[in-house]
Amino acid sequence: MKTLSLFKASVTAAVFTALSFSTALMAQDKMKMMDHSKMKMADMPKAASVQKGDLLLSGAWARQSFGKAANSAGFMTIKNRGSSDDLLIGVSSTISKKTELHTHIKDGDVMRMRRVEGGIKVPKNGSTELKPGSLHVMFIGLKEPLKAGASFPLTLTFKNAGDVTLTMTAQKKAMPAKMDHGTMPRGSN
Ligand SMILES: [Cu+2]
Repeated sequence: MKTLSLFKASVTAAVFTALSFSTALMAQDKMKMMDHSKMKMADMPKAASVQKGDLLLSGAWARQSFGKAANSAGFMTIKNRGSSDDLLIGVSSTISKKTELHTHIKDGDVMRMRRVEGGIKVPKNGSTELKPGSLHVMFIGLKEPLKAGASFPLTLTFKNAGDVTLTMTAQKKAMPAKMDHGTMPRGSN
């Protein structure tokens, strides 16, 4: 019984993933992304997933803050089932003084965080992943420490789909060494 439902779940996930990505070019990093989201689909609490128009936001989580750190970051997968691209143009929350869209860029041999200008594209029939070391929601100036298990609303504004509010839950996940919000040593990416 358990084996059967597990089998069903993995078949469903595989078919779903195959359909979603069949029209996309499968670059090496996209293959990795696919495995990642398949894994998340099984583990994902329902509350962390929201649908609005053509968009499905899932796997949302924020990193708990460590010590007296005043910043944190949030992540999720945004899937676009529609036939036109959408653009994530803004984020807002009440847990921090500022909430911004960030990415990491390579500056010589190090990775640096930078605010995203012009929005984050969510391609038609595709998906965009906000993940550690890459695109992320940045909470700057936390009003209080973000403890593991704490939940809070985050509103994302899309050019086409409009505002989408979802529940972020803080998780205790180790910060990749010097990766999230600082420099990254050569070769670690
Ligand atoms: Cu950041």
